[in-house]
Amino acid sequence: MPKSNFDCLTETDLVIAELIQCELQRQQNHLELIASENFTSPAVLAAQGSVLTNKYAEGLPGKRYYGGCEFIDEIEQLAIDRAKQLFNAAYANVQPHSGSQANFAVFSALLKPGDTILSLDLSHGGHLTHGSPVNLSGKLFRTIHYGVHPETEMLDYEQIRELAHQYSPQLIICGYTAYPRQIDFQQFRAIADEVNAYLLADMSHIAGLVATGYHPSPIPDCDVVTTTTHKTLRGPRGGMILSRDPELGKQFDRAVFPGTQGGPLEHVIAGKAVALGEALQPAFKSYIQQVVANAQVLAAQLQLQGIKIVSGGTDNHLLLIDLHPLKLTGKQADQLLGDINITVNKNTVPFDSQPPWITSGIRLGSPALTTRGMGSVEFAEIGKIISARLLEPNDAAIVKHCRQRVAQLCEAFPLYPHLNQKPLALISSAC
Ligand code: DSN
Repeated sequence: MPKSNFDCLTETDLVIAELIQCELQRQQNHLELIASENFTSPAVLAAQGSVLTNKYAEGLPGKRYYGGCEFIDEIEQLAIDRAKQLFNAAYANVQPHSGSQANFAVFSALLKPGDTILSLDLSHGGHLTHGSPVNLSGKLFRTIHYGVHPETEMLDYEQIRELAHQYSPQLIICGYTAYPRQIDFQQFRAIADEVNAYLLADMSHIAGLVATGYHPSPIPDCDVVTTTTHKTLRGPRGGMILSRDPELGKQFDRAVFPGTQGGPLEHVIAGKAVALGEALQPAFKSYIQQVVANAQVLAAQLQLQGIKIVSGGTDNHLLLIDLHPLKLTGKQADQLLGDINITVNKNTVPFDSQPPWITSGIRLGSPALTTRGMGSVEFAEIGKIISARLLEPNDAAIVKHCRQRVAQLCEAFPLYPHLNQKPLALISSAC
């Protein structure tokens, strides 16, 4: 009987096989609320765990530096075509290994060292690669940050406009990692035009919403759009660059290879092609509709229980709890919820009083549990569980009850049931 790849792994390296099984069980037995995570489909997993990992293919489809790329070319071209179709873009490069790599390729195409970037402050929801001083982007380029408004906790376009006029950036970045509200790309375009700056949207978080019309598209208004493929888009871990402008696209192609990357990861690109094909199906639109509805239900339920939500709610797939009123840090809340098998990440909130490794907030997102099939009823229940745990952190009876409720939800919405294998020899001791 033919062996599965996993059977082969078990025979060759039992330790790694067991740890993968442990991780599968962790994913199955916890409520995953990290806003940037999702559960990709078995089809994507199959493409990624394939023989494509063996192939070098520097270059682009039809223009490679290595022989034997005839099938790789078809796969990568399909990924490009599907990306262009899904986002109505004139240009796509599917080779960036990650969102950070996509951003760096764009920077290297459009900027020279010492140029000025205008982007959202990391602690207000921006990203490390948008010019943070601890990231190479902040060392190579002068970065000016805009923030959210202290009262509304939403983008303040007048402040952005003023900063743009004051500092004349070469590049303005919109698109964030922890911003729960809709982004007005047209306003950004107007500001960028006033100061003759390029406009980059990093839509990594909201790509799935953009693909399905649940967030306005940045493609028509921005010179270039970067994204990851594994968040709301639900594909394999990776990045992409998109643009309305194929001429500018040629610069991005050169910036990816040979500018900042070597051989593309064709097994991941195959996974991207599969995920993009899935995202073109009507079912994906229903999924994203539910993602947005679930985030809103969760925010409303938490507010009902007296918990403060940054900006008072959400328009997308994520929300931020401001823990200041509860006198908890993000680090503590992360641990309290981890203790009842709910996985979140600590996150700064605007005007945070704590450093980034402590924080005063946690970020919650609905994409992963919506993939498991959970809907409004379950997200209301999750809101009650989280509130109970955070409002009474020292109550042992609540801990026990919360764990039971989490276990019931996980059991009712199985994850990757086809991957369940017989427990391995050491599994109980390893997990
Ligand atoms: N680490 C990602 C996130 O969690 O949003 C951003 O790169």
